[in-house]
Amino acid sequence: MSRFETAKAMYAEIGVDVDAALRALDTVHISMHCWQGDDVTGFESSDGPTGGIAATGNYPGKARNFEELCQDIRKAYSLIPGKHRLNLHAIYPAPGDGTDRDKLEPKHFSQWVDFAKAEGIGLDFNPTFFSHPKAGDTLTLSHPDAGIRRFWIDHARACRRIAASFGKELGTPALNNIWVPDGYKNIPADRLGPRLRLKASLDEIYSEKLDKTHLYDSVESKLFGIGVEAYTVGSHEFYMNYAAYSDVLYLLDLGHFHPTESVADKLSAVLAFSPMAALHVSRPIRWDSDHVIILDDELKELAKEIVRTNALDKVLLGLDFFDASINRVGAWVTGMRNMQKAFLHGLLMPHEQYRKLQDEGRFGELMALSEDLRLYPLGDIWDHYCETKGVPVREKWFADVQAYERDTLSKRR
Ligand code: RNT
Ligand code: ZN
Repeated sequence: MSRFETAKAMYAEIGVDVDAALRALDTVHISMHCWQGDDVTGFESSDGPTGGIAATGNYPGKARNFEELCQDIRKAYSLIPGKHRLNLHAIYPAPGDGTDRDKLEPKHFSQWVDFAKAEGIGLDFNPTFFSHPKAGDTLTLSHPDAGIRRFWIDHARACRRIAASFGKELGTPALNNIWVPDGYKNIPADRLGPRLRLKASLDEIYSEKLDKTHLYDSVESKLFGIGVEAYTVGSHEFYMNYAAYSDVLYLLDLGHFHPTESVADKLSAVLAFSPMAALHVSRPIRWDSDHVIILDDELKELAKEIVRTNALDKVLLGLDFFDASINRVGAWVTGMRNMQKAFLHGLLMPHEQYRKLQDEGRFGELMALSEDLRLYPLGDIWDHYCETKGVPVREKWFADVQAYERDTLSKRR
């Protein structure tokens, strides 16, 4: 018997259907974020991001334009099993013609649509409320100046139309996610005013009714950013309430809470009230550091939670990390494959049996069984999945990344 067959028999003994798990894994289309490819630089200028976020490191070979970014994304996709979505930001227009963000149109992203069609994938989108002179004081949709608010409202409206055009062209709804960096470094004199302005701006943005079959909308909360430590306008409570009051989805980023809080635990609280939720999967170390996601307990718990709440088709899942200190293609592949491994881990569990043990109060048994499950041969199932998808098994994909670095990335200077 092959390692896969042996492992499959072990899982069958505890009532887990491996084939069904692999079929379910096939339905997981993760939105890979374009911004890991160039440290959130974009095509407007060559400076790094502002707005309280930061990519640290200076690993050589980052993508400098649309062609290079596509080349790197294609390389990453070739090493990840299955088909996955691509998440764009408004600072990546292609073709770009210098149009300012409030006037962007679908035509400014037509090359991405062609790319997505060629790859057979869907696109998601994000207005960019940072790295711009009008966001210089870390205030956008909540700015006290109505003219600045107007610019950013128009930007968000333009982006919703662009995202809807992606959804229509590609036949799969695009998520348009709003995250604004707005906040204050020092204790504010007025906390309510900025929040009311943000609310009014959002109301205006979402007042335009666009076809829901092409577009999902979400709002992303945050705890704090660098330079805006004392107060964040779009906090957790603000956006959770906004999502409840409107029909916009709530997006939780794993790096946007206190370090001991668990997004895995929050998800069911959102799904109890909303048909869908959105996630930015990231890995904060001590702060919202946006490290590449690893297969740690946090990630496993999150994927497990999505599986056992039957929410694989209710959670719009995007990754959000940017590590500039390592090969960027390798960062994507590591993160994407880890997200998939976490789902496989969550799918290879006898959830019904565990639920019953909980309901019957048999907690010692639940602990014993689930602790021993930790050492089950997940890797043998994962290797088999990679083989059937025609991508390198285990760490063998990294040799491809090294060859790509030698032949392509190292020539970028
Ligand atoms: C920032 C947010 C936001 C960004 C991206 C680039 O803290 O997580 O989602 O990371 O939009
Ligand atoms: Zn995020």
